[in-house]
Amino acid sequence: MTEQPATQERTLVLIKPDAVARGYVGEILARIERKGLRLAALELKVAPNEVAQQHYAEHEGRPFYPSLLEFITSGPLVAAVVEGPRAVAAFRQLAGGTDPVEKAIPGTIRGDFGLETQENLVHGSDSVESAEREIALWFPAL
Ligand code: RTP
Ligand code: MG
Repeated sequence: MTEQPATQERTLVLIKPDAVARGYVGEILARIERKGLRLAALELKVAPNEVAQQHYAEHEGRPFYPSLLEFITSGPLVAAVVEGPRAVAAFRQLAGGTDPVEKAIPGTIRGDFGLETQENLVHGSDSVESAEREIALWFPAL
């Protein structure tokens, strides 16, 4: 039997303020493109507070939430819609685990460039449902 081609998905990627400040935008976009994923939308901006709050609403009440909001709004970030077969999981694979030292392995974006759990360079949606919600939040015109 022939395998069916994987369904096309879209995922929301953020290149977080730490990665923009450190000059990793080109490196991270290159890894996304080399994987075979496509950029469907791309924007450099400082995240408005309301967008940051809604984006990380699932973490409201956690001890790191106030600091996370401060960090994610602290400077320009790059928001992108990335698409391709299994794009959600494919980008999470490129990113590596949340903690760049304990979880992300070398060869991943966080494993190669990160040291801190908060300043971990990138965000990628964790499911197709999250991606739909996050794309509507960051790119309402799409
Ligand atoms: P993201 O949502 O940014 O793609 O990251 P993730 O799924 O790998 O991790 P998640 O659990 O959703 O956490 C969101 C972001 O919050 C910061 N964080 N800090 N200090 C801490 O213990 C802690 N835990 C999480 C990180 O920036 C993480 O990416
Ligand atoms: Mg997450």
